[in-house]
Amino acid sequence: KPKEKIELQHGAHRTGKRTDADMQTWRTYGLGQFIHWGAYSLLGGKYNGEYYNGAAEWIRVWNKVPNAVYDNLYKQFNPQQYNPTQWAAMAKQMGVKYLTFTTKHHDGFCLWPSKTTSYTIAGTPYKKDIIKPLVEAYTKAGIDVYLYFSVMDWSHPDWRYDLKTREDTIAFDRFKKFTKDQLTELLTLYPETKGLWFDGTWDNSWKKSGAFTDSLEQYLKALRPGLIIGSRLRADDLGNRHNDANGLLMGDYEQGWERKIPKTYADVHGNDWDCVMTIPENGWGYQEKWLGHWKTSNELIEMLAQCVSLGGNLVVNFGPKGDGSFRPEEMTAAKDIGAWMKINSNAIYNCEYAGWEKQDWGYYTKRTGENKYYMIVFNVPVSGSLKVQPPRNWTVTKATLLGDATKNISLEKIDYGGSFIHLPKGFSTGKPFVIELETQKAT
Ligand code: FHN
Repeated sequence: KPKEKIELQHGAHRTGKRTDADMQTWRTYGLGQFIHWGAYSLLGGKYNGEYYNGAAEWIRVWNKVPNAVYDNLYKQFNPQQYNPTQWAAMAKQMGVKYLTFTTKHHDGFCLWPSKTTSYTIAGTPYKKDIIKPLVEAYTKAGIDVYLYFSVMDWSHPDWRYDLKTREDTIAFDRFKKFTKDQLTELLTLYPETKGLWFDGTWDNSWKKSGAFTDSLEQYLKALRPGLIIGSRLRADDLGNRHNDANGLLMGDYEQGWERKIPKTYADVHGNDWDCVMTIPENGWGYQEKWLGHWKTSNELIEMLAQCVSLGGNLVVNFGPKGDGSFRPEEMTAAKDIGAWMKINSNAIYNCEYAGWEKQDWGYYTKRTGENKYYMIVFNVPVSGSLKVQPPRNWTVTKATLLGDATKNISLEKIDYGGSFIHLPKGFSTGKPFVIELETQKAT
């Protein structure tokens, strides 16, 4: 943040959070699903019998797949197992409230029948639009849909990483029009879309296009009032991304939390935010062999608790296979998270940062607009007693275990307005559990 305010024409146009109903809904989600699907899903991170130790959706740029081979791969895209109704049912069972789906990743392949290029689903043996039935199925299941769109497009002749010559600028101007046309198509074809999730916006060509990114955002929002767009789209006059030169967020929420979660509330600078997370270490598209550690369901649930406790949402990524089926590990994670959410989702949906002193047993969340607090417990001390230390003048009046209100947990008041919650002897669920606290503020 500079000492003196820098005059910008294309900086942030808002200070503080959006307060409208669409954004308020976004805040209630808690849990989201990301899906990366495209031509790369056919390779699964393997080419010529060799696995690549990196993100499977980047296989085209690792040189070993010749561009001519990769760019014709889509002619084999024929996902006979693709069943959007089943996908939506799995997401609903998992407890997901919003989906972000890759309409076009960096390779440029469009999963909708775009009229702007021939590199689309219409040119595959499958032929049919992927996006429309997906948007419909998820919307029908009560899950909001956000469309992922990569600006960077490896297959487009006018894409530039930088603008060094006049020719670059002319080509990139054509590319900007192409981008705008594609986005217009998406919002026109799928009017249910709640927001756009931009990616591939880190190169100099885009950073030098601050005015265009600004006008594009305004255009898209006029086309679809209420549309939600995170901080990855914009650049300011000076090429700053996410935050403008005055340190203000450009976009409706902070979109930099990729595979990492803030540690404290101070880290989120008062912004809305979500965290997008892979189940394996890295890699978003289908990878036949998951390399390295992959997260257990309990680890993912802990990340969810941590995100919501710091006022954000967690978005868990899935990478379906080229045939449209999900790998068993992802199905298990979805099932486990869903089983947990069935009992404990009161601590996740419509919850926010509680502002209470963090304790070692886990994470607090607070129900928005109510005096209900939740303890999401991951570590039970050997004493079997969980300490709660509300701020001055607050007291806990009742503690209930979610899913088993009859369980005899007792509340003991201690000094400085604190309490101990004593769990029954030998208490163990083998899973994280939630205690709901009713509280009162002394008047
Ligand atoms: O390069 C991409 C990557 O493949 C993936 O799509 C992620 C998702 O957040 N975004 C980019 C890296 O930031």
